[in-house]
Amino acid sequence: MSDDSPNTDIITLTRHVIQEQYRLGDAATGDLTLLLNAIETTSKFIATNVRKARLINLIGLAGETNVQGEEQKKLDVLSNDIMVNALRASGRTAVLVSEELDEAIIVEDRYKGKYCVVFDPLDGSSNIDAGVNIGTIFGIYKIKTDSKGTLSDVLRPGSEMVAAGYTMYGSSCNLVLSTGSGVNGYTLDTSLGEFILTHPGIQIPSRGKIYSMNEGNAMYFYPPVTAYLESIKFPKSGKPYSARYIGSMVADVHRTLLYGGIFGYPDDKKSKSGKLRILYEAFPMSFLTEQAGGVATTGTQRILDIVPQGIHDRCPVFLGSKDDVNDVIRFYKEVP
Ligand code: AHM
Ligand code: MG
Repeated sequence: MSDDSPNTDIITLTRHVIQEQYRLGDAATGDLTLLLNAIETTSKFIATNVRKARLINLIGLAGETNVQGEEQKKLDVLSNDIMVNALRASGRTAVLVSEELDEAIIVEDRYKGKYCVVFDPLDGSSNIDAGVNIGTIFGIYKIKTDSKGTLSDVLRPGSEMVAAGYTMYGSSCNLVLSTGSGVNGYTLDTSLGEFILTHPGIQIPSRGKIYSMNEGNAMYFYPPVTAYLESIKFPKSGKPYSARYIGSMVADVHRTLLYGGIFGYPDDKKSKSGKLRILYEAFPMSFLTEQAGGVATTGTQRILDIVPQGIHDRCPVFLGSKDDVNDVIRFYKEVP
């Protein structure tokens, strides 16, 4: 066969997840595989709607306000409905937490399974109307032994998640996933309708050259953040870092995972706990970052050690290359 023959042994997301489960000796029930399959399907469905949003009049406001007082976009509402319906119907979930819903959903007995999914159905939605990358973020917990599924099954440290990931709707649709043994990236082949393994074993470089923060908030930043930013923009030796900020966490984290560097959304004088939500933004992205060999901190604490008190709680976030994030931690220790 000539070299340009098509690959006849492609690794789809489902095939890869099944392989992983066998490798981890957890293939007995296949429940996690089925749940991930449901999430994969929602990603394809949301991707389709994102692509045709302009054509089918989904762009614009839905005329409602969500729990954070933000205007919900039509696509946010639609993506939330897609996820809730699919996750409930999978028969594998017990508790669902969505950025778009004030309260957690406790799945009724006839559909109840043993996993809890926390998710932001469409993150970065301020970018929708400009056609900039947006994404879905998700984290998965297994309910505690003997629990029927309550809030206490999700108000747990991120280190107890069994899987986390995101799907980015951009120039290509990429699903990045960790089930606790490394990070893999899959790209949607639209002709096949399948996510294909394209980025196996993602590892963040130990140091990067890019920083990603909304410096429009600089006048509110606390001294350690200001001092850290000075150190990378006016280095004593070498080149200054490049700035890249999309304002879409999925896209900014995706670039950070692949290229290295640091992504940050600190707390400041205006946003006392930062902006990003612990359960369905900070935890899944920190889980992926650590699984890819990086570090994720609030500046003073490992993010995955936080025990959230409420499902929509927020925390400061710095994540990315080990050496870069450790620099930030050092500034927090040294700068009063
Ligand atoms: P959203 O969940 O309402 O979309 O907000 C989360 C987004 C993140 O994707 C992004 O990192 C951040 O908000 C950007 O915030 P800002 O516009 O303040 O820089
Ligand atoms: Mg969001």
